[in-house]
Amino acid sequence: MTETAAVPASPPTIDADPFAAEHLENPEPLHRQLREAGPVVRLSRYGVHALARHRQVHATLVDWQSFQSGAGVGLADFRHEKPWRPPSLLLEADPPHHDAPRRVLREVLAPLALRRLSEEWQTVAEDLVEAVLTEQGREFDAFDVLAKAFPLRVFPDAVGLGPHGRENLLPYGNMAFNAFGPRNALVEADARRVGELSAWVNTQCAREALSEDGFGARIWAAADRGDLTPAQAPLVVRSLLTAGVDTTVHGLAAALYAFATHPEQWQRLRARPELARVAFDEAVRWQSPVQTFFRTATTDVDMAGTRIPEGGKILMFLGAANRDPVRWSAADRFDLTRDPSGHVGFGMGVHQCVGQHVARLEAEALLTALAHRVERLELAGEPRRHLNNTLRSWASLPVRVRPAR
Ligand code: OVM
Repeated sequence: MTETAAVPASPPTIDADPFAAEHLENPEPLHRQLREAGPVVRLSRYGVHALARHRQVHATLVDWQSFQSGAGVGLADFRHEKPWRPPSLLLEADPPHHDAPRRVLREVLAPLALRRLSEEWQTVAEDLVEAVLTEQGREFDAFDVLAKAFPLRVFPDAVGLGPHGRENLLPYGNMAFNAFGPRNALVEADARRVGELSAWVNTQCAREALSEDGFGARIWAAADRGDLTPAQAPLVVRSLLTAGVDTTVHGLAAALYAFATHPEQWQRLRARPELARVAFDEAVRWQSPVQTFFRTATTDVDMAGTRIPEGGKILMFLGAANRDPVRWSAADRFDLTRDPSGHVGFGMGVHQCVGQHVARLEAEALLTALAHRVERLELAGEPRRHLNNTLRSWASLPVRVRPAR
């Protein structure tokens, strides 16, 4: 008998378009199909390989040597296509270029650096919840008045943005997250605002546009110390403005949706508000606000019996991995008693979300304030999704509450 190494065979092929409205609206059926089809599948529509199981998504995220980000983490291959904006120094870069920007931003957004914000954000959250209950009564759109309102109240100030044009932040992020997908109708719809929104964002990244005590100023201080070049600093600020708003808005919406549809979990949080952080991570696992990212193979890579060719794009379904029944028991259940650590909703490895402590602090402030003031939380109508090529996002989340006495 001769032992033969597994010969790479062609993987199962699926012709569904994961960026079609039907799948963006309700991704779980396609995710199940992809996970069950095999560890690696071929998406004929886009000529890419795709991963939907936790094991392969995780393995790909942590292997930056074989799976680069520098060719873009969307469908577009930056080696052959001109990116829609200068590439991000964090997201769309690999070591060693990635190292200095990453180190600077990690320090600016480290838990210790956020401590001074914690009390203030708690107060803002308490005031916001109080104002919503007073002004809106018992029924309101929790997406508008909480999930959108809270990050927009605290994050731009923390960065040090000026007062004007903040309404551009969400549309800019929406555009950036659409741009990771194919050039479909969602990207077309953004096209007429690219110039205007990019110009506004780029202007805000200048040292002069930023207050002296925010994240932005700290990034510029790193340039003064020589930890970044003066040309890098504005692009690092741009990463905050691109990745820091829509993600937390839709992540908070995911958490509110989870609680509005799981009353027993709301009672659990009410009884133990210190669960707010783990609840947010569980909501990130359960909904995966960032659904997908791509990598590009730096060399021929054999994965679970499939050869991924050098230069090939690989689509990682973070949302599918986060509900892989092999990794998670009762994966579809939103459950505060589980340990959600190991989810890939913030990614994994050298690119794992550098802003995750900021997101958790925002979530902790808002959920804790709500847990103290709201006895019952339920849906008051059909939630509506907003479609985006990458973000699992929301248009409205009508809720009914009963305030605590
Ligand atoms: C960036 C960035 C980082 C993470 C996500 C993202 C648009 C962007 O560095 O600009 O999504």
